[in-house]
Amino acid sequence: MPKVIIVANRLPVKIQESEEGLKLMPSEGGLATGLGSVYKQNDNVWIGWPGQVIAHEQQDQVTHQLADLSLMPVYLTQEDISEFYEGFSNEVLWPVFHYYASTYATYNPSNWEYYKSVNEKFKDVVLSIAEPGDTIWVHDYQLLLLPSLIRQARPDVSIGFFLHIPFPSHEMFRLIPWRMELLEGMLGADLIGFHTFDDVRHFLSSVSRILPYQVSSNTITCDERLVIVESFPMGIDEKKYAELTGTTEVQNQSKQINDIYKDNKLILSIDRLDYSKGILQRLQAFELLLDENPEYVGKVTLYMVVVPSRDTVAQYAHLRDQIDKKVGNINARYRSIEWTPISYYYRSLPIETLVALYSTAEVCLVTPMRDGMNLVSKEYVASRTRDDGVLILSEMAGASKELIDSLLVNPNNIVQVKDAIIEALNMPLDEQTRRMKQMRSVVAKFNVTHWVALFMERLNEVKAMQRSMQTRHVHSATAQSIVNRYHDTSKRIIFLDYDGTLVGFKPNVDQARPDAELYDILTQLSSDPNNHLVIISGRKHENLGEWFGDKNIYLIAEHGAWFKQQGMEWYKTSGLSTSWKKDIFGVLEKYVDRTPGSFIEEKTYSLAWHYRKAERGLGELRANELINTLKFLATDKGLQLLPGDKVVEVKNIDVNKGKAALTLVEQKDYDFIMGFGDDLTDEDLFKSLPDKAITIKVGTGASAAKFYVRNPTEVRNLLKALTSDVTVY
Ligand code: GDG
Repeated sequence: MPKVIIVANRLPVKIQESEEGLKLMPSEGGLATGLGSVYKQNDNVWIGWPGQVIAHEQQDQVTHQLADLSLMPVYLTQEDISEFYEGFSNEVLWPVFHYYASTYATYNPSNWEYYKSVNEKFKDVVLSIAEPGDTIWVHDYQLLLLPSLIRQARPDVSIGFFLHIPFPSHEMFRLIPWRMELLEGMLGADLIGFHTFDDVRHFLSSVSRILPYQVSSNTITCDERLVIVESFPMGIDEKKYAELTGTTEVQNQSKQINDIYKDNKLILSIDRLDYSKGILQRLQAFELLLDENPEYVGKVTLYMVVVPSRDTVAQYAHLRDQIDKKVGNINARYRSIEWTPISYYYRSLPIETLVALYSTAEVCLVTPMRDGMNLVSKEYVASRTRDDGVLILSEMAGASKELIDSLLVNPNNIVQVKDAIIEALNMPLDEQTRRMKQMRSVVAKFNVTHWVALFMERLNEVKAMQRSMQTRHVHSATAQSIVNRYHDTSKRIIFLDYDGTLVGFKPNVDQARPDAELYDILTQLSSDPNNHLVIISGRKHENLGEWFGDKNIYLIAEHGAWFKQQGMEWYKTSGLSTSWKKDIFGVLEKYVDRTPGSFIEEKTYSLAWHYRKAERGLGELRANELINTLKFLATDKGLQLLPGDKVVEVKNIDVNKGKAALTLVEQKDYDFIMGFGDDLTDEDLFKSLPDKAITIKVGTGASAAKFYVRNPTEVRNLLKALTSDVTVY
């Protein structure tokens, strides 16, 4: 039975020394909780480093114990940890991806060698159990090379990759000496997920600038394989936090906190020790508040928890010293006998204490300089079961895209942060409630279970799409058999789409006029009395008429709304239904709500969703989503989807290239039927032509066509080969 393999740098486990040897305790972080539903089932497994160096003689025992928890270890040496993890992961990838390249990144070639070799170690463990048909989900920046290492050895498995930290702009990413290898490594996956659309955009931009792959919308064509890139904002197990607030343990702790800080409002700040979290800048903003607004002295307390992390790395140890100094300084300046401005803790707290703080603090101050998502902000919201409290959130956290009812701030603007604190402290309860309710519903809906389900479902869809792409490239042997069939037949009909098929896409209409070579090819083909040549296009009939009206070619314009037989006038299809419009309008309106700048255009037989004024990139991504959403509805209602230039059009099926082509095919007993096209409008043609037809898509990608060619030049070569004695293909 196919299985799912989760691979992350760390296993969700804590190891403790005990008298009987090493004791393993499951550690349920957000990721482990979310993925619990996956790795604990059937033969599924989670592969990762157990969190400490395990002596050789203890490894068998640990492996055995881990197997009981559906976990599988990758053992690392001390050198691996200092070079791969501390060196490359945390001194190259972490700073560059968080826009701290110039301050903190060091590009040490030896670290890179270890990064490669540790990724190989992970690969070896994965390959020891991976079988055809398995799904492998790789996590985070420590394992960027792993997807392609697995792909090379097992081309048939399904691989997903998710990055938990931001993906930087190309200007940052390109600083890394090994940028090509890193991108190639990630592209071994079938589906690549990020927290936000900005990360998706940055990744696609880096791929298109650094690697020679075609990037269109959210799809990258790597040789013959399609890789899909999308955003999947990670959620939390919100019920756990809400339920914990009701436990006696948490309520007792909340009461204690309330008793201690009874005359004070609490501003809560919780982070791992990291320069990306903006801890020093937050302290500056708090200091500014006390400096400029003495009315708050003695009235507010900043409750600051910094969780020890990576403090063996020099930069982190230095940051810790700076925080100590700054806190000491502020406390020394403002402390009184009965009041201390900052209650500072440098330690990890039990989750009950964390939730007691979340549910008690009037304000939560989350101001990272960069953060992939930031789960603390979501946990605060989930713990506010009374729907009060105010979240101040950095625009630079991925969570800011979802928690839009927080007070959003630029963490570099300490004046703005200080003002937001004042606003939060004085916010009327009804406004707090209005905002918190909204945020709680977002956190509840997009929780970690939803995140896992969405990613896995999409990965399955991507794989199914790749499998359904049974089309084959027309190489010379196939071309020759098509030519042979052409010569063996005498009643032929050939359908040719125009833009993207006979000519490449051009920035403006005039440049897409037919050239001399094209006229030559079409004349050759149409001069054979055994051939019926048809141009079938979405272009206006005036356009086709001007270019081909006097040729011996049958013309079908506007996707099948207009027809012109050789030597005759144009005529139009009439009397079509429009009753489907109401339902589709509702779907399109949702996309208008989610895509600022987009709008709906209503036509007699169609509805069009335009996104030319939407943010670049976002429009394309939403267009793909819209097409996927409408796919089933449209089939149900007998409609046709037409993606165009910055527009997605939904038309009555009666206006359809397939239907238009069939009216011709059925008129005669053709023994050679061939159709060429490049986009979704041509899929109807491919689907409606009889089984014996030779259907050819221009470009890779999912298609109902039997074959594909790469570009219009290959189309022209094949057409030339049909009428030529010499092999020109
Ligand atoms: C990376 C990305 C992304 C904190 N202190 C204590 C404690 N915590 C828990 C929190 C929260 C987690 O640690 C921190 O998660 P964040 O998301 O805030 O930050 P990173 O650790 O940097 O995580 C980040 C995340 O991956 C997921 O994709 O959101 O952007 O940087 O869950 O509750 N837990 C306990 N005691 C503490 O003292 N028990």
